[in-house]
Amino acid sequence: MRLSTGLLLLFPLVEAKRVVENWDITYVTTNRGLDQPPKRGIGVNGQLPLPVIEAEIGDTLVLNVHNSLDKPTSLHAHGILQYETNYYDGVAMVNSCPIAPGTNFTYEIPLKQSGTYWVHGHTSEENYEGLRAPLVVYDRNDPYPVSKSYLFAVEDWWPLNIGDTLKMMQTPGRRESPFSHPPQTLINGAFGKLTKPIYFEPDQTYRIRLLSMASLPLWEFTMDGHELYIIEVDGVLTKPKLVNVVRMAPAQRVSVLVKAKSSTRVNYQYHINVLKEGVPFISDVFPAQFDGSVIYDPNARISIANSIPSAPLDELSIESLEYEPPLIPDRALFLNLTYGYSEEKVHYQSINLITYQSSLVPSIFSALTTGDRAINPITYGPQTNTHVIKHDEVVELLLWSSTEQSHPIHLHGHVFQIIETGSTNDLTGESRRTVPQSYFSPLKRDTVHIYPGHYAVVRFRANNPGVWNLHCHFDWHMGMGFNKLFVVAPEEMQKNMVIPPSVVEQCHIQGIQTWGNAAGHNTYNYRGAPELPYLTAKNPNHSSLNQAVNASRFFFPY
Ligand SMILES: *[C@@H]1O[C@H](CO)[C@@H](O)[C@H](O)[C@H]1NC(C)=O
Ligand SMILES: *[C@@H]1O[C@H](CO)[C@@H](O)[C@H](O)[C@H]1NC(C)=O
Ligand SMILES: *[C@@H]1O[C@H](CO)[C@@H](O)[C@H](O)[C@H]1NC(C)=O
Ligand SMILES: *[C@@H]1O[C@H](CO)[C@@H](O)[C@H](O)[C@H]1NC(C)=O
Ligand SMILES: [Cu+2]
Repeated sequence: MRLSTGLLLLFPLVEAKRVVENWDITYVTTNRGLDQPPKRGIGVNGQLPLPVIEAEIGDTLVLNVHNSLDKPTSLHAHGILQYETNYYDGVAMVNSCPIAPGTNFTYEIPLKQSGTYWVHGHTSEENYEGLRAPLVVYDRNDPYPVSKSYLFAVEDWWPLNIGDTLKMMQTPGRRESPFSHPPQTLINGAFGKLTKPIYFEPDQTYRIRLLSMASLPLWEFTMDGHELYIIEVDGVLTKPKLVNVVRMAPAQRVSVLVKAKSSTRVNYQYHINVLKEGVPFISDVFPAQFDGSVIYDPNARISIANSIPSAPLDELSIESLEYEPPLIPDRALFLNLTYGYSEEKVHYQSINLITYQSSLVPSIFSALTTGDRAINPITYGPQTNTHVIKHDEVVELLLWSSTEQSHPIHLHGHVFQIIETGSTNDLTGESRRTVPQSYFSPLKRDTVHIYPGHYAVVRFRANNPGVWNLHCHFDWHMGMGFNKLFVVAPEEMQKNMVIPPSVVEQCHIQGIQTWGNAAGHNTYNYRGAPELPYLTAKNPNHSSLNQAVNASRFFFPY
């Protein structure tokens, strides 16, 4: 007894540490080992893929960045709530200025959550170019202890870069689509077909972490002959939920527990299936099936399944582990997820036909420096589609996609409860499903996938003062303006938030003003802020666009 107490004192069990990553962000020209020509991507220290970051709850993630690109960059730790560190959330011109070319910047991010996350570029869709790394935060006191965990991080790699893709999408009356240059799939940074085996010992329990770093396709994970118990969704622990397939949309994460068999006589397969559902159909590359082995004994025979299950994730049947019944909303917002066309016939993405454009002053500085005007949404410019939310207000979002497009919708700084889903043209109520109201503890997550012609109702408590994005995680939808802001409790921000000098310094280097409204004025006048194009939902040139559809095997107008 005495001895162990002494040891405890000498070697405290919980020791918060600094997990330091030195990232020189560089261009890397590579084909990623795929059967396609090399292109210029963005990696770190001359390498792609990026390393997996591993840390423990209580640690501080220190990202020392040097920007070796010839353009600005920034990093976002996806799913990390950044409570009290809004200025490290990494969205350029929202939470901070981007990191200027040739300069250094350090993010110091306290890790207060365990689970599966990722760090990715959040300036000019650099995520799409490869700037993305898994982030796994362990918990020594995890309620679901396991002997070992495996991670499957899935990416897509496109032959075009984001600039060319956006140019193609936004040419007036365009006739070409990036889908004529389809992507290929990478699993843990390597060509999907090179899927590595995983090793099971009898009767052990394993945790399989699934992370989608993809820009477009949905995919599914299954394992023959084994039961999968979901225990984590987007960093939030859930009650164990038995499933035989897990479907993933871009930016989502799920962990499953798998109990190994008692016998080592048979080996099995796991499958990562990239789907054609829920996104534009590109016949040459989707669907794609990648098989890997689950090895109990290298000499044992392998069992081959006759069929592989496929199903959407039934989010309304999964409960979060920590009990929280459906929140009662204080306000509800209708967000029509739709595209539109400008008078010049340029195709934009929007929420309620407002296409996002950055302000001249990072929105966090507008919140901090405009006094009472900070509670008026116009301070952030009409082109940021800002809602100002009170501290602890419960916000309900109706995420509505009545078009043929799908959108993985991500909220920064919060997780939302999934309350209801259904089809947008449902007159009978048949498709409409909602959580049991009274005792159910709804699933909470940070990214929800809205299928074409579908909607979801989500609710969150705005308990995190700061400026937070809500955006589509298809990179080029974001690049075409699918983004909006929530400014939570600006008066609390003004009282409590202290911006590190290094954040201000980056703005000074680039001549970006750190006070005033969206246009840099100390009044309600926002003249000079980027102008909002007037959008109509009507397609101005139907016949030529239809021809483009028929010409290149994709659904217009993704
Ligand atoms: C900036 O980062 C580079 C590369 O990581 C490092 O060599 C250099 O010392 C840093 N410069 C400063 C001023 O910290
Ligand atoms: C509209 O379509 C017509 C016929 O397909 C085409 O000739 C014309 O260039 C298109 N206009 C624009 C602005 O793209
Ligand atoms: C939402 O947008 C779609 C597509 O632009 C439009 O057809 C629909 O009328 C809008 N719905 C509402 C309720 O405004
Ligand atoms: C495109 O294909 C559809 C369905 O196959 C057809 O109805 C339509 O006429 C075609 N459009 C053009 C412009 O060829
Ligand atoms: Cu989208």
